[in-house]
Amino acid sequence: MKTNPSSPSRRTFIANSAKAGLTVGLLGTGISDLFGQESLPTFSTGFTQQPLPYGYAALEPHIDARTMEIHYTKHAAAYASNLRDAAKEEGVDTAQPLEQVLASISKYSTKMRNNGGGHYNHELFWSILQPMGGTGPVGPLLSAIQASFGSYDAFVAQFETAAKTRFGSGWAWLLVDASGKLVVSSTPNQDNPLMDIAEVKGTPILGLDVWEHAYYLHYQNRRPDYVAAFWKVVNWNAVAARFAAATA
Ligand code: MN3
Repeated sequence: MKTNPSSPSRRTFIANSAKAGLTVGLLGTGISDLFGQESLPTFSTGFTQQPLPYGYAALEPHIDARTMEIHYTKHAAAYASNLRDAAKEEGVDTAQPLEQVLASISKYSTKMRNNGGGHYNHELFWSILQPMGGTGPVGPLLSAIQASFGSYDAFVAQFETAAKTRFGSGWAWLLVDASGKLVVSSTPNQDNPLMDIAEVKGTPILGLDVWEHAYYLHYQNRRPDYVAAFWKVVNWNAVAARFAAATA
């Protein structure tokens, strides 16, 4: 489905993102600079929860409205709120990109690690989902997936295994490592590949929340069904924009 450029939700999202000092490329269109050239979008996360770029019911039936509402307004909102508390307690400048704090998270408290990761991970998660997604990657991102994993199907299998076998709560990731290669990993709790304590480090471009709060109301214990449904709502344009920014 093409996103309507004049839809209120998109306008509001972009306006709010601009207010927060973010440059987002959710549509993968890039931002024209003063000279009329296309420059790559950059991704920078602040310390405040951004508006959800679609309604709670938008991802039905794959992710149900009640789960989305509780997930966004309770779980994710709490991470953002607790992150700001931690920043205050630890004298952290909230004008800096959150990514900078995550890169040296070993120097901060467990509260900062859990809530800084929790806030970052959810902001990324909302941004790579969309109704009627799942058309699959194209262009340079597809080529890179094929180069790194052999095929798109092989990537999907590896990612699903990471998501399904993460014991307890955590995330599955597709990330760009330091050499520019695409890699699949998973992290426990609210850790992520940006953190200096991560086993596999890099820039995440796609993430899947496999905490039970992300799926239990609709799927109960059937995490594999939730993981399979995820592909139906992936915003591959958003993933491609993050890939382009990470490899620029
Ligand atoms: Mn969650």
